Amino acid sequence: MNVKNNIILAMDLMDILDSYEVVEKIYPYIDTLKIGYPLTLAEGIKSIKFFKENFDLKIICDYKVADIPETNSKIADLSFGAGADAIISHGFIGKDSVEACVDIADSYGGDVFLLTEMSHDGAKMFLQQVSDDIAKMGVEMGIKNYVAPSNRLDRLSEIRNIIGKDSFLISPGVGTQGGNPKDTLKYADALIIGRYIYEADYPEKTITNIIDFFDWLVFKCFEF
Ligand code: NUP
Repeated sequence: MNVKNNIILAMDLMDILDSYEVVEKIYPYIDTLKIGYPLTLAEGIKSIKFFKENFDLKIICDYKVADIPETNSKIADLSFGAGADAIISHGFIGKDSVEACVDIADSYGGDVFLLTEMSHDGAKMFLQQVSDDIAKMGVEMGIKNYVAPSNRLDRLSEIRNIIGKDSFLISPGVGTQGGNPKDTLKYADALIIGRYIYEADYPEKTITNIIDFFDWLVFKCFEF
């Protein structure tokens, strides 16, 4: 997946028109939107179609799918059927349940992102201990797209090592959760940013500041 300006907007506002307003402001700078349970449960799965019809955006459904294979197939089918381009599946559920998402994604020409480790503190209790194994399982299954946290760079870097440089890694936790765009992009292909942008007084200014900073970095790299 190509992500414009390496930024995926996580839209967790729970009102479709509020969401529309933010997306409209920053639409020149993004081409990929992630929606999850907050917006979908508040406004319905038609939210996917709403954004597809009003903007030319790729939609990643962050439903952290984590059920038995038969139920995962239904969730994936509903998501892709509604217009999703990709779905995020938990990895701890094991190969058969992830495979169910992959099979449905393949039938639609869509993608599955495998969630390896999460960015919140509680992830250290259980998930962190198995996240390397989850990433290894993904590699064995031939999965090309992964999610890992930006606010734990040692873990992000380790997961990048496991999945290899050709896999596509997206990373949440930037901004409000403490992750830093510049450091994150040493290991990840794209940043997932939510509140830092959609709660900003001037979302377009916030996103252009981040992008200008990337340009400055590229400029500096050429300079030295
Ligand atoms: O480990 C994860 N951490 C995380 O924050 C996996 C996720 N999918 N997310 C999601 O990324 C979270 O549900 C939210 O949609 C987004 C981060 O939002 P924010 O902290 O930038 O507002």
